[in-house]
Amino acid sequence: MKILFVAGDPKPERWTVPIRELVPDAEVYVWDPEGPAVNADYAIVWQPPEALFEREKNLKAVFNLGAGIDGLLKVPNLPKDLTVVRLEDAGMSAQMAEYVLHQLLEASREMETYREQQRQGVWKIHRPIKRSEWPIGVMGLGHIGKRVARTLADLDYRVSGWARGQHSLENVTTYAGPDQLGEFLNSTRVLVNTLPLTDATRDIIDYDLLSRLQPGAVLINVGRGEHLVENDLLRALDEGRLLRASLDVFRKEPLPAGHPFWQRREITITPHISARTLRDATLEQITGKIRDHAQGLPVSGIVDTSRGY
Ligand code: OXD
Repeated sequence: MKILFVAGDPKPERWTVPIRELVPDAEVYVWDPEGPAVNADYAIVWQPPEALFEREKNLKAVFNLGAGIDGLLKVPNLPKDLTVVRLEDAGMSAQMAEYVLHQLLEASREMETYREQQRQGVWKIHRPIKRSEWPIGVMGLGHIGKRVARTLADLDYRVSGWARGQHSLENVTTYAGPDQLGEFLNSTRVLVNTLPLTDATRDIIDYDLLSRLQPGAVLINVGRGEHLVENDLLRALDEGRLLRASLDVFRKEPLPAGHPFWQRREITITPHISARTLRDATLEQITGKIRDHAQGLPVSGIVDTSRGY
């Protein structure tokens, strides 16, 4: 069996050495933009070039090195009938839940105020948090969204969730589809975006949506930068409709120098680190699936490419 690694990592051996250990009978190749076809059976990819599908005509499946497959679906010559498998969790949902909790606490527990007090040597206690004042709404109820919602609900926050289809989650009020989006937004103060990026969700976080959140709203975006209309976010902040935003993903990454977001006190910027791909867990999962697929066994995480996730 031949496995081709196509992920633009400057040190691909960090991946290929363990792949060889995990699948000893495989020949493992690193993508060479100038090289010949290797006739790979499987490709492990992150935002691969078009040339991959021009050259490699024997692929039985591609395995995406992340949960979001928008970067792969963007490749115009991705064969329609090729099996695409995305990463399922592999340590990401716990990281995401941690990140969202941290950003939530920054707002709900007034952490910046206490940091400022420390700088000034001030000992002053503010009133305790009332959880009822911080209702949370999680957009997207995939693996990650569910973990985030469950984590916050376990801490007794009021949590609701919204997704395209119906979901049921203990202690989380769920809403489905465009018809129930308004009700979901009205019940939300802290909006957490974990949606996949599809044509239906691109630009979904616009001025209109932000205006429908409860007063003093907070946005935590761990989905994709293209979900957010950037100027609409600035307008909502300027008008005081939004208190703060924590952004881990951007339309253009790295976020360009001089971008207005850098200067805004109310925006917390992190460089797409809310959930890192953990190499060991990722490779264990992907190589396990490659072995199963090669033996004709079913694998989970196959993407419906027409739906986009
Ligand atoms: C992912 C990501 O989709 O890291 O997994 O953005």
